[in-house]
Amino acid sequence: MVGLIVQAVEKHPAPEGMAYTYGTAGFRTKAEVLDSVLTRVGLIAALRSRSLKGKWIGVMITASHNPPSDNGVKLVEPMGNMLQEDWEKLSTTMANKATPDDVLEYYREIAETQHINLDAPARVVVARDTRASGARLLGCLVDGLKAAGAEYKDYGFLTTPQLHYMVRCLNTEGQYDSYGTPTEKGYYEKFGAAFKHAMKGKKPSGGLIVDCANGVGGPKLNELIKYLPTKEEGGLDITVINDNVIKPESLNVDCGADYVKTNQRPPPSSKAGPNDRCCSLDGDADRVVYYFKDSSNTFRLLDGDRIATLVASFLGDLVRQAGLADKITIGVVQTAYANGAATKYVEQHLKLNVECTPTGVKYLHHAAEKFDVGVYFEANGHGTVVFSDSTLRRIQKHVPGSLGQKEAWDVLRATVELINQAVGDALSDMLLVELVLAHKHWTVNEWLATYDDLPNRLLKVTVSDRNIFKTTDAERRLVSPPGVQANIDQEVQKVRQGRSFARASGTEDAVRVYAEAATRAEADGLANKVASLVKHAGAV
Ligand code: G16
Repeated sequence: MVGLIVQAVEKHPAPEGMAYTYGTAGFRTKAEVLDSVLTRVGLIAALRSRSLKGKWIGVMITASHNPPSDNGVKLVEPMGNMLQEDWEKLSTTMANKATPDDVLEYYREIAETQHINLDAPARVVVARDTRASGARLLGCLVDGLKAAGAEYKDYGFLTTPQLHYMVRCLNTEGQYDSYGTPTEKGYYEKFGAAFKHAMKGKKPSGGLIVDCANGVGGPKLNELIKYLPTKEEGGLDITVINDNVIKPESLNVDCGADYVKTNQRPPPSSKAGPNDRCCSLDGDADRVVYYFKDSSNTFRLLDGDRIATLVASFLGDLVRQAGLADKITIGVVQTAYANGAATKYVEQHLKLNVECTPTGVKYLHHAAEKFDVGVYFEANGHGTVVFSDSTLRRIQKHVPGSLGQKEAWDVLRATVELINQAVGDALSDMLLVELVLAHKHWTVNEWLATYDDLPNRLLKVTVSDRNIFKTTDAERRLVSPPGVQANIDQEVQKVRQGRSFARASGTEDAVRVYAEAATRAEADGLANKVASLVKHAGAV
């Protein structure tokens, strides 16, 4: 093994002058400087699996919403969760080890400090999105896995949530908590059947146009459709657009969830008419946002906040109607990007608890696990619902007291099956939204009418070193550079219902600025002011 590790690291030397960090969603940067990182991640994945006595660990090669020239890699824990935080730190240190000797020494150090038996089995599943650099990076990863003596399964192209699903299925196979069959067919069958069951003959109103960001979600959605009730059977009428994976350079370009959310407009390629229901996935299909043009041709966004409120209200209704209201509490988890109006709606109208966490699925997921039913969504469309084990048992054991309660209980159980609890999944979330709209007999207009969003603006500011921007209070306040937060506060005071914050992105080399206010002009003005404060502070 020693010789093999040295050989693998020699084959993929680290470029000079690079500093890698396991960020919001793993390592993510220009694909051309990632070879050495992938090989080292192979070693880390093998160690992580060995530390868990040979449980399957996932490795996904993707840069999700980033441009086609970027790529990235993230590790997945046995139940499909994001990598544990102390292993993120180990991964960062390993990625920055330059020479074969340094890598080998650190490999042994991890084994020693984490009490890992290096003869224990190591099992790793890998998949990738459709980026052109994916095949080369897979080769670098496999060199690391082989050198560490790991057994690995390569699933080829998958969406990120499909990889999370495979990991959870493999680790629960044949057990009481078996999650499903660890194949692509198993994934489609599970979610297709749950959707059909939960719909209970309800008819969706109108069709759905799905923009797949020219990413892996396109072919996977086309496959999933084969497992859903057909249009003739009263199923969904789905039109797939931007599913060109033959041209990887078109990935996320003028399309996809991030484009729509950031620019607050549909992809230019969309031919949707007024009131047509549309949604956009991102490059690896782990987020989704809905939108439409209203009768006066105004663009209307139904983002992650809207999905959270829609789903939380639906689950609340089901729990009540099934006779479980006094036994199950629902909570909502958001980030600072949540629109102030959405937070108010959840607290005052739905009367549910809201928690705010820093950006990053791992933080939201963790916070959501504290509730019986935790609905978590980032405004950018990343999210899912998690049910605690005791809640799942309570739901299963429930004895409905009437026919009405039984009907709601049936739908609740099928809805639990439809939700990918391992991680936010654009395809499963999309089916969930369609399910709720069909049950409520709502069009996008009724959904939009639940509350009025405060006008908001999201900007990206390029600075010389984004790492000097440090935050506190779930990223809502800057503690560094000194003085900037006080200036932001002053600008916020000048507008009605103003709120703004700045934070360094964990996936792109930029600082993100968010602002909201009572009117579009005030929100835009505030965002521009704060962006120039950031630009100025970042130029130092
Ligand atoms: C990733 C993370 C998300 C985060 C997004 C943007 O999403 O998984 O939790 O919201 O990056 O993060 P940041 O603002 O730090 O760049 P994705 O879809 O790109 O994997």
